[in-house]
Amino acid sequence: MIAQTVEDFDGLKEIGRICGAIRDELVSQTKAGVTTKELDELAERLFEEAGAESAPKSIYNFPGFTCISVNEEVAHGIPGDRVIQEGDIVNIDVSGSKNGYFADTGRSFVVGKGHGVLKTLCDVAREAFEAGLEKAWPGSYTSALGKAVNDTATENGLTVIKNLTGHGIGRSIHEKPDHIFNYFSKWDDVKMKEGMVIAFEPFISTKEKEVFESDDGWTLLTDESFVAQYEHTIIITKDGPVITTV
Ligand code: M3C
Ligand code: CO
Ligand code: CO
Repeated sequence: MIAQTVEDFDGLKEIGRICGAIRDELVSQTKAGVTTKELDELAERLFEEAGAESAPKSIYNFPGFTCISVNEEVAHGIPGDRVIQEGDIVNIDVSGSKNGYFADTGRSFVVGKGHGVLKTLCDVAREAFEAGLEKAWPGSYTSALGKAVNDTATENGLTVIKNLTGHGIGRSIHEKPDHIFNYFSKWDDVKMKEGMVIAFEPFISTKEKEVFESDDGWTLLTDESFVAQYEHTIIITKDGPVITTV
């Protein structure tokens, strides 16, 4: 969507803060021994208390309130009996709506002490996000964000996932522009406008360049690598990018 009114900005910021707070609470409750279902039940309660709805559930009838993905699961992980272990790389992705406005945010982190290659991978996903954010101004192209992501990955000896992308958002979860790639692509390249709302979500990998779908019809998997994502919802303004999912 293109945010134009004070009501648009306030509505986007309200659901952004709600999703950001749910993300932070789930991340802080992610400890060895907890199941992904327990974390999702916490999200269900928090959505309800905030008077908000889970977007995966309301829009796609996803079997969970949040997407929680562990190790070989990259995204769209279904909350269930899986028990989190020390050293797991976990992705928590929270998206929701309130009063017709949407937000989407996620992050990957390592459970427990967090050092070594998986911790670096998570740090680089965040760095890639920050490098792209610098290009998130009216008049820039979405391909500039992709280039920043790919450059950051390459500089760190890592790869990007080519078949997962960021996207427009606002009045629904996935809107135009349909793709914000993790690399420079002139295909479906869009010049960003004042008020444009995007979910920017670099996916960085230790090795692979593509994910594939599991037999459950939802979970996106990796084979021989690990992947980290870092996502926020952003409004493009004349004064620079505004992150709603703080
Ligand atoms: N929030 C998710 C979509 C959840 S709907 C099942 C997203 O948009 O960030 C992702 N898109 C692709 C992978 S994760
Ligand atoms: Co998301
Ligand atoms: Co998204």
